[in-house]
Amino acid sequence: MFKIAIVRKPGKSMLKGLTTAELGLPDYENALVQHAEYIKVLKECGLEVMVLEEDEKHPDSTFVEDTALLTRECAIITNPGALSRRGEIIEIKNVLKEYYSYIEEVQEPGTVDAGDIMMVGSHFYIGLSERTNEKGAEQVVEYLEKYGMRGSTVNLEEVLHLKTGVAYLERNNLVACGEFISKEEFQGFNILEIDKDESYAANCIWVNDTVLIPRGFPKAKEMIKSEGYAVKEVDVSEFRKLDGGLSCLSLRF
Ligand code: CIR
Repeated sequence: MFKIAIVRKPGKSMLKGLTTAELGLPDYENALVQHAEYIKVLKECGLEVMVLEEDEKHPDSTFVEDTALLTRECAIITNPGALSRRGEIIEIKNVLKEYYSYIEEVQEPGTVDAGDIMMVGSHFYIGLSERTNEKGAEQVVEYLEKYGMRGSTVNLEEVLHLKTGVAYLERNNLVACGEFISKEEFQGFNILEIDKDESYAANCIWVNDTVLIPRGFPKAKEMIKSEGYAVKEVDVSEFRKLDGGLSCLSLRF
């Protein structure tokens, strides 16, 4: 069960955030409304939410998930793959000192975005992507092993981050779309397949037995519901314009 979530309000500079989405510029006022709704829903799921102030120097800083991997034993601060995001880790590290006695850090030439890391109990799947390289993944695996956990890598071909296309919902259930449906390493899971036309819904999150999914994906919603989960929809359309989604907007632990 998760107890705490850390989020960061988007700043106006989000309009200059990195993107490949071709969905137009985000509407800042609407992004603030959607972000406030996201916080409300996390609270409804029983989490205490720590809200960090906007950081205008870093346009993508609302996507806090990428800056750290939080495990039961330790926090691992990443070294984000995009240069414009490197500075985001400084404040996150200070914040995490309040919660973690053991903090490790990914070092150059390793790069890691934690959006590439999916937790399944004490095993962590690490996507090798444009943002996460082998050297970074090796360091993460070493740190995990130091604290009695494990990690393994998954090659990505189509999507930005591992969790853009796959989400673990506990009870051996794995939501997956595209390239992940047939990946060898995921065949032991009960795969809940997301149709191509709803692929954005694969970035959903399990929060204490409720599953948060993006608004507007009815087939995905019904499928997850039929597996016995309570499902809550959250509109994150402004963040989608920056390749972001539900998981990227918080660190949950
Ligand atoms: C970026 O390109 O870094 C941001 N615009 C989006 C990050 C999304 N994060 C995630 O999927 N974990």
